[in-house]
Amino acid sequence: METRLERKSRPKQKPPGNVAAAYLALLADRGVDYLFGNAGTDFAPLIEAYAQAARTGVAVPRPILATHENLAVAMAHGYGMVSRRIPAVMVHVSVGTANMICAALNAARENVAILLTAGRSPLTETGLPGSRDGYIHWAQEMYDQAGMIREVVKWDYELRNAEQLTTVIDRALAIAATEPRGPVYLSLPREVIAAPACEPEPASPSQSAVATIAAPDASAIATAARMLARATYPLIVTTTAGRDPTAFAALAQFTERFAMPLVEHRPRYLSLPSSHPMNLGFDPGGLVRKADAILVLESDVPWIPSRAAPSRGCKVIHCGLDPLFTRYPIRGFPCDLAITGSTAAIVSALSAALEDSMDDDAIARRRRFISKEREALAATRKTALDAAARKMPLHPAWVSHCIDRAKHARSIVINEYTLFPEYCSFEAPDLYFGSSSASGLGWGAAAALGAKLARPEAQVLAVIGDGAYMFSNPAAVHHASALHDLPVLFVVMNNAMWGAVERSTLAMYPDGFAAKSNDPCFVGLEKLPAFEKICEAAGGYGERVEDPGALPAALQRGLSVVANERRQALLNVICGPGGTA
Ligand SMILES: Cc1ncc(C[n+]2csc(CCOP(=O)(O)OP(=O)(O)O)c2C)c(N)n1
Ligand SMILES: [Mg+2]
Repeated sequence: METRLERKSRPKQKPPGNVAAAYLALLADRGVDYLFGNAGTDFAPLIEAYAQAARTGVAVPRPILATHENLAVAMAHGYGMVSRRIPAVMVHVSVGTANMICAALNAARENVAILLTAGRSPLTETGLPGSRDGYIHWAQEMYDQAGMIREVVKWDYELRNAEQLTTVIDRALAIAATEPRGPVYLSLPREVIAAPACEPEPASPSQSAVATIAAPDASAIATAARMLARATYPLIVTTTAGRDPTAFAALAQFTERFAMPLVEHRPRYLSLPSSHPMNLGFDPGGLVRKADAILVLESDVPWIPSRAAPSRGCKVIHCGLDPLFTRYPIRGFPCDLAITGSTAAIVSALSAALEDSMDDDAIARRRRFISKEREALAATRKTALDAAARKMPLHPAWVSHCIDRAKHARSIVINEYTLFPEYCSFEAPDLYFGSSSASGLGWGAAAALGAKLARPEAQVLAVIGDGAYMFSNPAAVHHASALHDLPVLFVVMNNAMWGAVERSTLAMYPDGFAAKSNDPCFVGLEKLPAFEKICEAAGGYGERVEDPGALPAALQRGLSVVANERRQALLNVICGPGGTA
């Protein structure tokens, strides 16, 4: 690998600053509004460039300090997820890269575009501005720093000289923004970003266009339409179709027009209003078994094969920007037809084809079936909620219901899987975000801060478990909330355990030793700190809630502190078991 540190022709006049300064100005020009950073000695040229920009007034991304890399990347994830803009993150060389991989994996699996960057130990031992001057500069260097994160990102590179800056950044951003979107990784050696910047100014806007999405194949659409037209029990399963907000409106129309019920399995984005007559909730199980045609739209795991499987004759159509999920090593869901394209385009093409091939009687029969299913679903939920309401310690279903009652109709809820969305009502896109399918814990609290950064006027709630909260680096999260004026309400469903670990053990060994043990290891989390005091210690409001009847008022107090005092708040809600992950 060639590393060119000596540039042949240096600018004649006084240079405008270092490469870091040109880099920051370029990011701002390309629409990168924020740089989330966790610094080290590699940041010196960048910090100098920021100070220079403060003097000269040159536009640069706003620096957002985060005291852990997991926090920096998860905040960027939350920001990108809500705004659909591309944030940048910079961490400290090899060690910072190691710390950010879990959060990067979450973003990658959810197709959130982020420009991830890290410094590199100075390459030279002496002789250049930025050469090694600390003992860490030897040990922190790696043969292949990017190798750690290469499997996670779409592209990686190292900036090797000033001349290439615009090409490298524009390529990084274009690849990150091309669907399916995702993080890219760029390393920035200290001498390279300390070197004088090149002139002239780069062309604005970028000359590197983002690639367009493939259009759905017309003959595949015709085949899919035939399969769906013939079906008595069609079913749509989606997980992230709503990542494109235009898909939300398209699906509302399409499902209603042709009476196609829709299930959101483990949603990360909302794809249909809760009250929509075609919304059949979140559990595909029974419906998958009954269906004679299934349209899978942007769903990596449309059902759990060991729990439910479609019947032999059922036709299964997978659609999406990458309908085979080619980055997943194994995924063997039956697939009669796979169509590449955006949900909006596919649904629009299917609509046109179905207009000519479906008669009103067939649609009316489907509608009757679906409304019965919805009634049954509502009755089941009511029974479960009635039972949950009286429970002490609190039941997650009751907590979810109370959260629904307390929040505004336009609140943003970030769910690191402990909220039961079936007890909440979300009527518009982008009001609910679930944690990544990679499930790297410690995401939700930070993602909520990123969401608040993207939508400062919105009421933002993060719903997380005690385990997820501990994974989130709570001191770092609360510090970031205070430092960056990002007040949100954290609701911690605290069952003092890794409930998911217990559930998985019981599912595998229902009659085993662990099931009979009072205290299986690696499940219980005794002696947890008082979470509400951690929030208080950062200047926030904290409350412990043990009584199911006290939760609604506690939620109101928390939300009012967030709105009226612009302070973060945390409710430590003492829950019993009952999760679903
Ligand atoms: C980084 C990481 N480490 C470990 C896990 C495994 N894991 C999945 S769920 C879970 C427990 C989460 O506990 P909590 O947030 O309290 O929710 P609960 O299961 O109790 O409802 C763990 C440890 C993970 N997903 N991510
Ligand atoms: Mg727990």
